[in-house]
Amino acid sequence: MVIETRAPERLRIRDLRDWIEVVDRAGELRVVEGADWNQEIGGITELNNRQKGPALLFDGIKGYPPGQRIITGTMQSPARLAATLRLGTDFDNQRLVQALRGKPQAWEQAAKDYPPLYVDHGPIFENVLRGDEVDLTRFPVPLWHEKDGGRYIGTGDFVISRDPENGWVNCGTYRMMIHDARSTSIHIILGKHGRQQMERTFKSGQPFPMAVSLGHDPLLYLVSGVEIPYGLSEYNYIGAILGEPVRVVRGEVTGLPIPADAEIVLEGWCRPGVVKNEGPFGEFAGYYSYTEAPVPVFEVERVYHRNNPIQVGSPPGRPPHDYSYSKAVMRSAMLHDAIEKAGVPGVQGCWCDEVGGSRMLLVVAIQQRYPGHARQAALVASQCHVGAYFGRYVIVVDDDIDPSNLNDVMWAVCTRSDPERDIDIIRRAWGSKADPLHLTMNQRLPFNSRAIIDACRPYDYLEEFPPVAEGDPEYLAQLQVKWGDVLGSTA
Ligand SMILES: Cc1cc2nc3c(=O)[nH]c(=O)nc-3n(C[C@H](O)[C@H](O)[C@H](O)COP(=O)(O)O)c2cc1C
Ligand SMILES: [Mn+2]
Repeated sequence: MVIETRAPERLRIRDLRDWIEVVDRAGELRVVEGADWNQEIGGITELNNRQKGPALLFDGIKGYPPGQRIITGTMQSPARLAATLRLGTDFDNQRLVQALRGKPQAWEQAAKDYPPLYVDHGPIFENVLRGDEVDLTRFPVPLWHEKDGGRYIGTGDFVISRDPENGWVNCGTYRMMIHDARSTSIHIILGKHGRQQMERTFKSGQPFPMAVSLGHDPLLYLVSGVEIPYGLSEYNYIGAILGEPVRVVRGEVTGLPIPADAEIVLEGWCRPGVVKNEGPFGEFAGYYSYTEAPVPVFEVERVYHRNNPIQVGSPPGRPPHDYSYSKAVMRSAMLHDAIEKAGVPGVQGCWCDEVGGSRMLLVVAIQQRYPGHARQAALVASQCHVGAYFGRYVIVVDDDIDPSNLNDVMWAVCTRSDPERDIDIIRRAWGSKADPLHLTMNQRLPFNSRAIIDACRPYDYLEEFPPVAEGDPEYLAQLQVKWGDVLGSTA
């Protein structure tokens, strides 16, 4: 199956450098010279993301040779996210969400036709460091937030691993802190695909091979950071988005597929029982939730990099942060498809708002069709793959509410839900140690609860429910024109 979304010619993006050119042409890039790796890059990134600024390309980083670059804020605008998805750059949020309807399902179906394409050479082999040459301190690595336990080299990364039984290649975004010149931490949460592969490999006493790209076309990182189905390689999924396979080369020591056009890749092993403390780290929910704790060590045996490599940095923190917008859009599209796939009709829109790190607040707008419809949509949303981990609140609203407008959503909650009747609790769901409340729950493993808020007009009283006190939209539009000098023009 060939997907219709082949990129228009001007969006032919093979690597991060092409991507930078495209967003620069769209006026969505700034170069920042002379920032310090020690908190400045993180702080500037935080302020920039808060004001929804452009992507920032840090060069001339203090203490490092010019040309060693880090890019942040890659997908924090509709235009940059749309460019990454090869849709174009002329997009606002509404248009982007609209354009993505049904896409995750189509990509998933087409994925089997786009396995990665092995090639012999690629720019990633411009420099190969082996043995004593391996030295992670050559690369500028930010201390992103003041209270981080170390310098995190892996934020917007792409961690490649293999299933020990069937060879399925998984690619996930998992954070990595530098321990020393040749090793980092690798922090993968229980249940995530990379962790499942790692645990099963360790169980048979084997070391776990890993390759990690630290700089790449942001599309790779966009996909590795969201919930692609278990058993399906993110490489295939990315190929389906592109309409062509991702080019990969074989890693020298693990044989793992490495993006041929990546900027920097580390390759090596984790070994059973070899752990070291990492953290804390400013997290996506907006807190330093984890305390320092032991996690597996990644021993780096090879470093591959292009000349003057560019890292993709993507620090979380109090939202909005470096990836809250892109994940909100992607998760919303995936949630919409998942609810429909489970057989729930009438879904008009979904939104996984940035305030909840795009996980803790899910809003579903439906056109109610039968009694129980709203609860059905809510329960599915709360437990499908994209919604299950670290959720908290699911709100279902009628289709006159824009799910991405928090004011409208909370108005519906205030006026259409009766707490006693319309809030249900699910207990012992898939929680997270990154939950700032985890500490207060006094439990051995991270379970959490969910509240489902049915903020739809009660289905059995639809007829009698009081009408909304606002003008007829057509009449208001006429007034807007007639009284434009008072109200201002919206044209
Ligand atoms: C910048 C960023 C950092 C992340 N850090 C971690 C992490 O340290 N550990 C983790 O398990 N998930 C982390 N995630 C979430 C996972 O990438 C996400 O759940 C993804 O679905 C994991 O891939 P998998 O489903 O193949 O396991 C992070 C996501 C992003 C975007
Ligand atoms: Mn996966």
